[in-house]
Amino acid sequence: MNVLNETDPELGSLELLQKSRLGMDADALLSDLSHYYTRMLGRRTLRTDTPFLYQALAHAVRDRLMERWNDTNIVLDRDTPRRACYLSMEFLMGRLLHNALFSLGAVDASSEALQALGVELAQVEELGHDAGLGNGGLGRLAACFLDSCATLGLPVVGYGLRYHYGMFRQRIRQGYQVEEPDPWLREGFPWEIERIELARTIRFGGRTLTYRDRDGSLRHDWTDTRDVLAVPYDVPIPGYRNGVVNTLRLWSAEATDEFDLEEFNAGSYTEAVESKTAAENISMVLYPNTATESGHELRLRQQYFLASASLQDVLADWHRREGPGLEGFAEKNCFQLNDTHPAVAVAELMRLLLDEHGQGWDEAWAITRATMAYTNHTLLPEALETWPVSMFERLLPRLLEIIYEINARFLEEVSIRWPGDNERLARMSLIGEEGERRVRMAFLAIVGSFSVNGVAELHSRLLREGLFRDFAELWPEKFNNKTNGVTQRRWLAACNPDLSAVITDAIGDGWITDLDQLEGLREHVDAPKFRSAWNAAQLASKQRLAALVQARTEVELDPAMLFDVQVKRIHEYKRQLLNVLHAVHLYDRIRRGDGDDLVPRAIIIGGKAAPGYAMAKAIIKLINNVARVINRDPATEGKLRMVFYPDYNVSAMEVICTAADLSEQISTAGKEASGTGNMKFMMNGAVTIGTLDGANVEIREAVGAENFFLFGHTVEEIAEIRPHYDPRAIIAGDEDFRRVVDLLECGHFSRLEPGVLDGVIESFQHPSDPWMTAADFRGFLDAQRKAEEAFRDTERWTTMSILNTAASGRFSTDRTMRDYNDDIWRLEPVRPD
Ligand code: 26Q
Repeated sequence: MNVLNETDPELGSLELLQKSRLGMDADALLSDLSHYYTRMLGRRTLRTDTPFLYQALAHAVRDRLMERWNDTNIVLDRDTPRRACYLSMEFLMGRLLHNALFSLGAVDASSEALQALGVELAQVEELGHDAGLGNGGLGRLAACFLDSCATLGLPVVGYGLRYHYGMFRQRIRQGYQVEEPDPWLREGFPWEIERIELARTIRFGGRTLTYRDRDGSLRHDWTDTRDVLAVPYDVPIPGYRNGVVNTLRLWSAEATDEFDLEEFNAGSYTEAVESKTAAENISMVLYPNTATESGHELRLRQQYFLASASLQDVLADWHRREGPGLEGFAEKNCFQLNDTHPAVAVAELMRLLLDEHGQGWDEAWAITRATMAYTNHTLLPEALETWPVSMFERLLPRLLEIIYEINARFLEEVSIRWPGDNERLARMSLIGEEGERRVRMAFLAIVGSFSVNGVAELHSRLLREGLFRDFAELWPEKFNNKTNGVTQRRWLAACNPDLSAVITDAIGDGWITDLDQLEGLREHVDAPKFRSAWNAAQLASKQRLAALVQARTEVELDPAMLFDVQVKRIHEYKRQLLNVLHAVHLYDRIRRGDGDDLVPRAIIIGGKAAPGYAMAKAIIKLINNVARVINRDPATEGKLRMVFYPDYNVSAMEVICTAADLSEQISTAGKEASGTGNMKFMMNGAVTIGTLDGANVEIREAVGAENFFLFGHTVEEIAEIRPHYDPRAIIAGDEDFRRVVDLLECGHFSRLEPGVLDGVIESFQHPSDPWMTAADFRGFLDAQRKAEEAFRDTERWTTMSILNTAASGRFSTDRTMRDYNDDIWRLEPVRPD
């Protein structure tokens, strides 16, 4: 099945091959860099308009990572500790060069090396592409997890897909979003190594045969399949200055030789080529996160491809070390499912254990349930993944059989606990019977795992009380919370060197690996020198963002303005629309001569809409139109600016999160599972204006109500109002709101494009508006007024800003990973020799 022989004729230890460590000083780096530049890349002249300097430096740095990577793997091989696999369809890594240098402690040395060539490190870093293998929060969370695990020395392997095209690039043309492909691999990706010797075969289609073997046991064969090869590419994940380098293994789809040959022999060369293309399509493109894009067969193929390749990889590795048996496998392995996207792994592990490792059902089920753990990231019922039974049957017939069997045994258990409760059986079945029969992936994940977690306290409570209530009643002990975090290495230390220096001057640099130490800033909150250094760092960040905004949008921002920022995926529940209504209100106040006491403000909005999500795209158009009118009106000069930041991504956030004064976290209560941008802003000293949603609740608790601008209805209030929600009455009863709606409806923001904004303008006025934007309009305006008052009082704002950073320690993924490890993974940290 494998490309190379499974018997693994290892020749012995690597020690023979190892030389002493490569130097970390500027000279050593410069000499390796020029080696790669001239001898590997074959370039003679120095330039910064080509990617070669970046590639040469990346290779020099990679060599240093490789030494530590090998050392880590030698220890893992020798000690075979328990390990966890993080299965995720998304890893939104962003740029890797700076992170590698930072982890190795080689930022200064490489700056110096490049300066000898007359080049700035930042210039070279700009040449690297974002690895955009994710949509947003869920994908970036996976990347932060990997960073924290490596830094904590936890043996965690990331398993994902090596998409040829990552998240699309967003261009704005006439106010509309235009998507362009992201060929991030085109100039080569120097951080991966192909491991062709570990390729696995993945099967699709065909049919199943059932027979009795010689012992009379029932056996299953899955035959006549169309096979695809899964080839792994490994990416090093360095820990922070600890010698650990973990692995992110990304699978790429290739046609198998057998497959091609079969068609070729049948005499159809072109069909052989077509089927090669079909095979390689599997890892071609990242799917956007939208209901309208779901249900595509290719997406299910991707999910199974990831699950099967990763599980086969773990099992093969197990057998390589431990021989043919599986005793002890569950004690040494754990699979964390990042949402339901890889949940087919539950059924696939069963298949592998039953059909390929000769286990009985009970043994196999015990292993599966002892190794799988599931994280949920959404409360939106429409986002819960289901797949048509018919599609499963066509694509993965053997897996459907197994799912049916899991379901039969599970429903038996339910009916013993609640005899005669047929409604409950229908509610809990892994197969939904409303309309077309569908496999409910979240239920498969819950039934097949020993742990189910949400990503913030509120979210986990709502899962237990709502979406997964029946399951929480059956298995209360399975359900737990793991509040999200972000890695402070990328999201404070590396991206905000000015503020980091101010912090480190005050409390030392221990916070880089122990973020709770930021509490120590409280002691300095009244020290004038510290405060002015804090403000100087914030101002520098705002200048940097202003320059970037000017370069990207030609809008000029005054760094003295209140930077009011909302960046995240565009979605109705996140309510960018509410932000726009406030912008229009401020504009209206200026126009009616009531703007003289306004604090000058720059409203910055950024984010991508899923290509098939028409309303989200209309919101982008609205933002751009409103921004254009505001910025062109002489009356707003020095008072109000509004920009839509195009192509918002990880690298953009590294600048943006350092420069925000006000962080907009304004989702409808009960809709945002956690949010993680909120944490990045807080860590960098922004103050939040937000609803009681997701992790905002915990952010407010941590920083204190007086340092957070709260508004909006709670989850319970929203539920109460909904049945008699009447947005038109709310608008009619609120003079400010009425004026805003009048301005929108009279076509003021769509002068030459009549009607283009009608859909969005109507959406929030409809009684069935699920996001209840109008209900929170007045509360939002009031909270914005309070924020403005606080900002006007510079001293007060400085205190709030410092206290936000000081209270952000809990929102480090180091804490999140400790929580996962204490309650779910139970891994021992490794220390390379
Ligand atoms: C589903 C079906 C078909 C195609 C794509 C998808 C799909 C892909 C990605 C559905 C959802 C996603 C991503 C979801 C996501 O990013 N959720 C966010 O996760 C964060 C980390 O836990 C939370 O902080 C956010 O609140 C949550 O919205």
